[in-house]
This record gives sequence, structure tokens and C-alpha cells, in this order.
Amino acid sequence: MLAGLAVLVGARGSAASEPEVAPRSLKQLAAAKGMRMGSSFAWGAQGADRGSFANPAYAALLMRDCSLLVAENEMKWQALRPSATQFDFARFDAMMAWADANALPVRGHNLLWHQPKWMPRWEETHDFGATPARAAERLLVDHVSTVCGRYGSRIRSYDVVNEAVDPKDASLYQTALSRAMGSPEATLDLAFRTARRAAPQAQLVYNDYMSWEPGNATHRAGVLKLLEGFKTRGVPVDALGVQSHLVTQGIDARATIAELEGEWRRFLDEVTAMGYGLVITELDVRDNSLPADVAVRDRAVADFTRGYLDVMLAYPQLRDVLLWGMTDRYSWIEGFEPRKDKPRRRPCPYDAAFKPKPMYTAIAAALAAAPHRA
Ligand code: 9MR
Repeated sequence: MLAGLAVLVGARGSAASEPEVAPRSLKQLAAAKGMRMGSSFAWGAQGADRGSFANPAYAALLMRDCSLLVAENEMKWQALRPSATQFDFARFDAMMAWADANALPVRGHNLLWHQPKWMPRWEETHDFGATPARAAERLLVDHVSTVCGRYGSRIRSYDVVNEAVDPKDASLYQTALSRAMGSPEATLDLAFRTARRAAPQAQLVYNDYMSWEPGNATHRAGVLKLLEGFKTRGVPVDALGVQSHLVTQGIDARATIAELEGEWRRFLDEVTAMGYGLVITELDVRDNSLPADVAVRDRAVADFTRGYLDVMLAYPQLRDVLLWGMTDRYSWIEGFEPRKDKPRRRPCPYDAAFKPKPMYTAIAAALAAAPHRA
């Protein structure tokens, strides 16, 4: 059935001329290559206009295209930890229940977002008492063990640590936890070692947004240094989560890619040479340096996505690709960085009316052209 598809798909690397792809779902195309396709999703009240499992229109997209899911926000400390002594699993449990009912595996995002800005407010002013290192260790170990223990083998991949490297100078952020424990390294290492014990079956991922666009060299260097440090210290980290919040650099995707590709491959080569796997954890595209015209923007975003995925999918270490949302309607980017000229951002494979865009076709074509995973 899928064999016929290859006939309809043009040669790999034809970023500018989009090949025609049969209307197969992304998860089917991925499965044919030994891969999985996924997306973030949210909690929502029944029928609410959100990127939620409880919104039938959104759930239909998840069911059609995804073989893997991730909670956009509901597993973070900010969501799970109203205080140092409490957990609130209600929303995330509801998401897990829906995923289980539909036989969809879920990745865990995340066990520690190591920046003060993204930890719960109480944590930064928490009183760690007379033996602060021990108390901070206990808090972190308790969090990781409780979350991993609760979901057991239902979660087989965790972003254990998220965004610990400061892109400004490649240093590691400090939080109340790392100040109490004496160093960020001690904190991150403990998170991974605890996750390995509490979820021995799970892939443990360091997740960050260092990317291939200009301006990311320092961030990439910091991430490499961190990954080297994990190896030296024998910390159990299995893969790098490459978030892939891409930013277009102009209309000519092919020219941009030709410029960015070399350095980006060198980065990925260094990561994989250390033995790390790769996961695309949060793919979407910010349509910068492009005119407002929808057709022009969609074309350039699709070409950029295709070129990026062609580079990434050439790495056999990459088996899972997750989008940060299926439709433009609920994308975080509109709130984070709206276009200065006002038209709505178009970062996802489906538009705000749930119609597939050229980006969808580009992802499908990249999957169809990808080498098969053993
Ligand atoms: O998309 C998420 C947004 O709704 C939240 O307000 C924000 C803070 O929790 O996090 C966003 O997701 C981020 C992800 O967790 C980590 N990588 C960057 C993502 C986009 O900011």
C-alpha cells in the first residue's frame, strides 16, 4: 500500500519544486520508515476551542497524523507543583487517560526546566533550611521519582532537563535548586540519575532550542560542552532533543539552507559521535523575513521545512519527529512574537481552519524520501 506512494513522490532534496504526495497521514509515512510522528497537545474543558484532546476538531488531527504525543505545558513543574509539598496531576492525568484510550504513547516534557523564569514562583524563594544541599536534592529526587513512578512504563521518553544552557554566553543557568546544591552540573546530573532509576525503560533526553539559524553558535557550543560533560561524568543521557523552532531567513529557502547546512551538520556530527541519539521535539516555523502574502509565505515555510528535515532525517539516530502543535490556530508563536505587519503567523502544518498547508506536504515528502530505519 505504501510502496505505491514512493512512485508519487519526487526525488529527495527538491526543496523548491514540491513533489506530489498521496494523501497518506504523516504517521503512516513515518511508520513506513520505522519512525514516529507526533505533536504537542493540551488539556481543555470538553469542547473548548483549544489545542486539546477534548476539542474534537483538534483530536481528529492528532488521531490522523500522530503516533506520539507530548503535553505542551501540563507536565511542567509550574503545572504539577502548586507548592513544595503538593502535586496536582488532574490535567495531565486526563491527557494520559485520553492518550491511553487511543493507544497513543506520550513523551514526558519535562522533569526540570532549569531556569528560574520557568520554575514555579515558590521554588525561587523556598527555604531550604539548615542543610540546603540535602533539602534541594530531596525536593528534586522526590519530584522526578514521583512523576516517573506514577506513569511507569506508559512514558518511554522524557525531556529530563530542558533548556539549561544560556544562549548568551554558553553558561549554565542557576536556579534556587542549583544554588542550594552547589552547582548546576550537580543538579542536572541528579535529575538524570534519578530518572534512570525511576524510569529504567525510558529514553532520557536533554532538550534545547539551539538551532541552525545565524546567532546560535554560542548556544550550540554550550550544549556541546554540556553533552561532553555528561559523558565525562557518566551521566545517563540517551539523546539530544532538538526542539526545531525554525525561523525562515528570506524567500529563497534553498540559498539559506546551503549557507546553514554545513555548520549544522558539524554540530549534529559531534553530538552523534558522542553516542547520543536525536529527537525532533518541538518543530514549528516562524515566518520571518517573508512578505505577508499567504501563498508566498506558505511556500517558503514549506521549502525551509523540507530542507531542514532532509538534513535531519539523514541521521539514522533520529526516529521521532514531534510538532509543537498541529494547527496555526493554537500555536504559541502568535502570542510570543506576532508579525510586525499584523497578519497571523502560519507556523504549523494545518492552518487556523484545520486545512493542510504546503508545510504538511513538505513534511510528508520528507518522510517519504527518508531512509528506512532498521
Ligand atoms: O508552548 C508553550 C507555551 O504555551 C508556554 O506558555 C511556555 C511556558 O511554559 O512554554 C511553551 O513551550 C515551550 C517548551 O515547553 C520548551 N521549549 C520552548 C517552547 C516554546 O516556548
